[in-house]
Amino acid sequence: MAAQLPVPVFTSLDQAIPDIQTAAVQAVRYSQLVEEYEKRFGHKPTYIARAPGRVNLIGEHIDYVLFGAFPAAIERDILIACGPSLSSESGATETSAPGGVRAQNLNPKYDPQTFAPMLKSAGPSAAEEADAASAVHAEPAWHLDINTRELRWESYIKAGYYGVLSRFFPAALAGSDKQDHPVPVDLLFTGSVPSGSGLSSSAAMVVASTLAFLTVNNKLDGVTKGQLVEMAMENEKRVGVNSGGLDQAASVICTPHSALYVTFFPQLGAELIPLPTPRTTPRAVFVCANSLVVSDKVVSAKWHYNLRVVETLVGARVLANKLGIQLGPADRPTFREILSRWLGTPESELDTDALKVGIERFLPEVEKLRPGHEGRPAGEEGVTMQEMIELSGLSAEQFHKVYLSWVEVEAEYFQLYKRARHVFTEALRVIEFRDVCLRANASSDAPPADTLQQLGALMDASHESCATLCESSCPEVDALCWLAKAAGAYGSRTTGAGWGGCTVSLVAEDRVEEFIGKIKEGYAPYRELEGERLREASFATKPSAGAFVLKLD
Ligand code: NG1
Ligand code: MG
Repeated sequence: MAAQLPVPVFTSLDQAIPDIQTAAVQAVRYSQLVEEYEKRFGHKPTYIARAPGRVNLIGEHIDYVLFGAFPAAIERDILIACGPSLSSESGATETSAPGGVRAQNLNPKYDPQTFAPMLKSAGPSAAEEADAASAVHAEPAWHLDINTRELRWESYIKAGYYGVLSRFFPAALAGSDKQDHPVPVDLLFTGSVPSGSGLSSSAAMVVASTLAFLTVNNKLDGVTKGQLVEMAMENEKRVGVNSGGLDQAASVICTPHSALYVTFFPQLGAELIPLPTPRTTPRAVFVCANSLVVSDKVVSAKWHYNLRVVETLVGARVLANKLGIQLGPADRPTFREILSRWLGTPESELDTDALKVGIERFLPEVEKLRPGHEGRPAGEEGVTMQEMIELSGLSAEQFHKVYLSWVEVEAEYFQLYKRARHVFTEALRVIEFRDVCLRANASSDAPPADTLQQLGALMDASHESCATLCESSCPEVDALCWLAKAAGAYGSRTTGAGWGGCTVSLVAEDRVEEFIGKIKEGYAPYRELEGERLREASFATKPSAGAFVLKLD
């Protein structure tokens, strides 16, 4: 197996560029997975689906308000060996529909799972009913129980499966036409993306699982990368976090050597931007450092992630009111859409340069959201639920319906101004980061001498905004960024959702070892780490290939 690594099949994902080299280096890992699969399931897998994690270089907490971000895929990934099950046991019970799944993980921490879509007559569970409220598709004849109350590894598999079932087998499961039933599937997972670290192990799981189910069911043909991103975005929401699409886009679309300027409005857009490779030394790389504070995003969503989603949506309505932009009572526009309405420029004419100028012009308007509660003690700025409802101009009932009925959030004070200020300044920094890369790439000989300093400064400013305005950092992550700067990084910031997880720092390539050494000395949780455990926690990474499927015969 290792010697003759199978040829990648990408037939259906347009423009997919396999990084054969990466695959070849990984051959041993792939063949071990295949051997273990055979041992466990008693037959060979037919495919391996692979999806990478990502590091977001800049553009945090703005994808769900539809502003662009700038991620790159990392080499760490999720692999799933998959194939049709030859066993009759596959998840099937008396009340289950066809298409049972047996899923196992090489990491013994994750229990083996057996599940199947259940026919509706069996009655949906409480979790499933809660999920149905936010379901995107019309009610199917079956349901698949996804636990949105606690973090479970199989939820991400089910999320991928749910999307494939609802798109390709909506009614078939209940009907008699056996031709169009999903096949029972056996899956074996292995992963190298640390979970809860802001490197998007979740999106890698969902993308890989979506790909695995599509492939085994023969439905990958004709699916484009854009469609796969949209499916994975939709699917991951089923786990209970109202995320944007930057992770899934990075995991699917990225190519080696490039970062991705990904935009979400008026539709998904992707521009692969090679990172500047100075023809002068020093070259620079991105170093991820895990704070080892695990952020359990599903459980904390109501105070953290989903709360940011609601604060920014309400902020957009309140700002629209202040700017005289008319909204219907049921409308729920994002900041990006409000900007568009205010500028009045047709989207077709709003290229990235025009968008940048538009954001700069709009920034003073954001000040209109500053709360006027001077009497409130420091740390208690922001608005109460009651004040927020009044500012929205909606009745309490309508407000609840539009902004709260689909999500659970908890806060004493809601920070509309701070979040808005973060969103618009961060959106601008993303475009500036892109511009610095493009300028450096365009220069015929050496790029401007201060290219890396400019990129670093934007990363630092992004971290400051995440820490003070978005409030998505934490003391350990702040400490790591500070240490990174002291250790000579051009720039350093929290990456991903935050509240723990990883930092990303831009570091001269020839100083990486020294840099990691200094972080180890300075960051107490690293002092005991040696060898592989230290390499797990802090590592240099270069932009890698997006998701792919390998055919195994
Ligand atoms: P993480 O938690 O790093 O996967 C999350 C969101 C992104 C984005 C970032 C913050 C998910 C799946 N992803 O990333 O869409 O909003 O936070 O920029 O929740
Ligand atoms: Mg995630």
